[in-house]
Amino acid sequence: NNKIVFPELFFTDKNLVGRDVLKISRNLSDLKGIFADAEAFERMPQNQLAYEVSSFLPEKEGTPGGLYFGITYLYPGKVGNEYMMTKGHYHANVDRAEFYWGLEGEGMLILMDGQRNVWAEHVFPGSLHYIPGGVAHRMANTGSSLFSFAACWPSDAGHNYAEIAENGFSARLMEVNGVPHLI
Ligand code: S6P
Ligand code: ZN
Repeated sequence: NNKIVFPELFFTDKNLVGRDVLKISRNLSDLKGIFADAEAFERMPQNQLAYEVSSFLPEKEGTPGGLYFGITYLYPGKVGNEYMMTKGHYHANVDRAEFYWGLEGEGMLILMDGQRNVWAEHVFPGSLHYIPGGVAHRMANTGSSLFSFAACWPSDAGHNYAEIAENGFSARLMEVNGVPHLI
């Protein structure tokens, strides 16, 4: 497949030479409960690949002042009329910020602040997105091809998935008359 390649790890710091890129993948079964149409979800093959994340984590998790880098490959598709999306999270250290930028394909970055206000930004190759501290973030693939984006976040950010798993986002990105709408 022709998806965008992870950057070559090129360091003069000997402590970093030879470190591996961590790869994780999420199937539909890992996304149970996040889509509005539970029946449509159950009809889909649960082992279908939803997204993959390749990360370079040069510091120990929790190190203050360090940075992490990752690329997410989010496959196209819909569950009912809702676009395929990442689980989404706040950071465990809630005030930690993050950059996202678009690499290939297109999608929407769905954001929610601590008062549960939701908004979205169009992500496309070359677009840059700043996610301030305290803002939950989730990506949706609104196209018909692979959507890849890069991220850079602090090594002491951590992930709080529980809050989103329990309460979700207060708006969803649905296809209405062929175009994405936040509902
Ligand atoms: C990490 C960063 C991304 C996501 C990835 C998958 O802070 O935001 O690397 O981990 O896009 O999304 P999620 O919500 O399943 O972690
Ligand atoms: Zn994050």
